[in-house]
Amino acid sequence: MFEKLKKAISSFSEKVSRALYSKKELEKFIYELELQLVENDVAYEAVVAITSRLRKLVEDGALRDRDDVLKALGEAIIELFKGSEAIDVFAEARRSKLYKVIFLGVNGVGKTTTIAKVAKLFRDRGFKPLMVAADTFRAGAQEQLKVHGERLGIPVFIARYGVSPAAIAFDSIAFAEKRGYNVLLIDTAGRMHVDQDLVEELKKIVRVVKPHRKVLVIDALTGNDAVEQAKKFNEAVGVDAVIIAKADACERGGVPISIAYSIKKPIIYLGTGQGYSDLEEFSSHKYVEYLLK
Ligand SMILES: Nc1nc2c(ncn2[C@@H]2O[C@H](COP(=O)(O)OP(=O)(O)OP(=O)(O)O)[C@@H](O)[C@H]2O)c(=O)[nH]1
Ligand SMILES: [Mg+2]
Repeated sequence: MFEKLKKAISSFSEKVSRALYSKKELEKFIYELELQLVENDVAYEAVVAITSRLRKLVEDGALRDRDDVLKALGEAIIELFKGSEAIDVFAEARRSKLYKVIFLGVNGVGKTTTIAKVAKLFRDRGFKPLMVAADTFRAGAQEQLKVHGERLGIPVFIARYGVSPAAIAFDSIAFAEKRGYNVLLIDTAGRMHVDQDLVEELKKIVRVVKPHRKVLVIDALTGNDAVEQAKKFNEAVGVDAVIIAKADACERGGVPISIAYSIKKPIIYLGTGQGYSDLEEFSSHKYVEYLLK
């Protein structure tokens, strides 16, 4: 996971520790780091935020050894995650009678799989989750969620094809309330964030459901388009939290930084495989520690 970014950072710190007394050399390595960060999916503005901080420290003569450099780099990255409070979905769910979460994202990013993983987390913590197949756009989408539900022993709310997603989502609320479910996890069609009709439909679902949280699922392999997706969904309906799926298959590794920096929303989990338990809690401190190690 994220090997390339990790390697770029370790190579930077190696070179820097040999060049600490030459500002000119340091500048050269910071420039090389810049290129490496961009190449590994760190959005350009975020790169500039990181390296301008390093440059200032170089200017001030504040970097004396390799540890200083690594510490400064780590702090500069962590800084980019600031501006959005982490959310504790379980605490929130405990406080509400029916905790409603809607999952958004472009097609194929891993929404349906992620919902199954999240449903399992809630179930394992003693909640009674219901998954809702509000994806009537793609053939087979409802069945896919149903298969996950059967494997996990977690029920799935399904409707006839042709029923609008907003109507399905709306009906699922009454159903859940009547049957004593306390967590509602709603799957939506993988819409292209550029398709205006689908965006309108998404807005409608959100209006009808009034979810407690809107979770955006991003594919770690998307690269720079991930930022575009995050911004578009955030503008359209507002994103509360992000889950980055397929982190296990991602070598580059800068997407968490780019997303956090561009929309200032917390990343709550990383998807780390295709199994139902392959969901890892995300923390910026853990992420940076991993990258710098
Ligand atoms: N390696 C890996 N694969 C994943 C992960 N999450 C999802 N996948 C795979 O990604 C593929 C697409 O996942 P889906 O859950 O169907 O994605 P989706 O966003 O619901 O897709 P649409 O409904 O078509 O929009 C599947 O083959 C999943 O097994 C992950 O964290 N790691
Ligand atoms: Mg799906």
